[in-house]
Amino acid sequence: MTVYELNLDGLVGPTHHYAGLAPGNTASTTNAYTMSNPAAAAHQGIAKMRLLHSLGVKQAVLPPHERPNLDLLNQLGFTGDPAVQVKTAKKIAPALLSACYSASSMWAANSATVSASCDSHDGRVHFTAANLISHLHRHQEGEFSRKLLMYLFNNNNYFHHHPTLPKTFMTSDEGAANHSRICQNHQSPGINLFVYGKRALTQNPSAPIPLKFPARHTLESSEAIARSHLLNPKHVIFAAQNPAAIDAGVFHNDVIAVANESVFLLHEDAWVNQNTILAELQQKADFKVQIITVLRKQISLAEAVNSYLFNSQLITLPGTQEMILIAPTECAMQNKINQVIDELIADPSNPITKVYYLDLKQSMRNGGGPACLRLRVPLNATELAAMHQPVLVTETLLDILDNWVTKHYRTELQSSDLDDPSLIDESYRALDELTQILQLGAIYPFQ
Ligand code: SUG
Repeated sequence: MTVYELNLDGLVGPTHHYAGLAPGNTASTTNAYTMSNPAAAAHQGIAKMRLLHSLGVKQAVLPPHERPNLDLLNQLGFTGDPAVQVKTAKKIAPALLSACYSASSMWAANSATVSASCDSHDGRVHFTAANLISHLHRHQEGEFSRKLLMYLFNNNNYFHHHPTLPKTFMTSDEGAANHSRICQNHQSPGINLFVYGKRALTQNPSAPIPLKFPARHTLESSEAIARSHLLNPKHVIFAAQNPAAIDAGVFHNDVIAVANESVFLLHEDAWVNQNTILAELQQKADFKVQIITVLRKQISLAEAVNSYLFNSQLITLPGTQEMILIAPTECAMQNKINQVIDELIADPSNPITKVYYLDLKQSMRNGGGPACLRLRVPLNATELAAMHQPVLVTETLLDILDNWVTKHYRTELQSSDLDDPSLIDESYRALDELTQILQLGAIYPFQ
């Protein structure tokens, strides 16, 4: 049966702003406290969905989470009337207020890890929403991501939803941004490659560790997911992120590597013992894996992080053998990166034939490129038909969403505005209307 790769994109929420909440993500720290444009951010994300839809790729939309998260403010000791909560938090702990307002659920690649039914022993699609415990503003996503995914993929015959992993340092999980499925084509069983930043239990004391920035994701979390998703251990690989890459700002593997079907595009400095891992990948795969390694003499780690080349989406054009790259415009503006992309496209030995450059600046300024904004969900035709259909993108839905954004979103927002009580109502009103557009029922706690 045909298997589609559904791209489930996080819709940018109305409170998108820059607050420097993610140390180790250089874009987040560099752009902290600058002015954001939530409306432009959401339109840019919708434009990306529109492009993929127009190319015939299956595309769906994942709604934003409820922000501000007044329950989290309560938990942090800011109680009372919502207007008082936000005013007090702004005075005493503005960073905590930013966390409660963060629109970070837009980066759907961190929302969950998903396994294809043809990779799992029980023939179902498995989901584990990521606990994202490494940051306060992200940890609040875990349970609601799980609830949303259960709503969208609500059929036990086809879908199995696991609880988020225990919310501890040992099982720190950042989701699909650290997972790649390599397969001959979407319908054939794949090799599941999990990339981790640290071992929580069995770290060799003499092994190098990042010195500047934190490693987020543990080996123990990836191992737990591979077990509970019933993946065949013979088709699973675990690789460690290169600590030097983490220190250069590679906070997730999808900042330095991208796979699609049998093609793997990555930087030479992505992992520890990279050649051994790539040899294991080729040996475990019963098909030819086409590995395209970009050398540090072509692009340095810093240039890879600044351009987000490897955070491009690599997509098979439906009905063809061709692949296209959806890259951020930042790549087009840097000669060296441009040159690498031009060479990739000109090289007939790989299936990449075209690049589309997209303006995703609003998200990029917080360290989120094209690949961060989407969760890949491999689904056969029956599974696709069994999911919640109103989130599947059509031109009409995208038009409705663009109008909805224009109606509800501000065009300017900065962290110093977050004590404005009217922003609470604006945000909830927008989300309330969205649940009608996407036929989600009263999914938000405020409803
Ligand atoms: O977790 N940025 C996100 C970016 C996530 C990108 N996702 C992938 N690589 N898949 C993060 O670092 C910044 C929020 C702020 O500073 O306001 C932030 O959370």
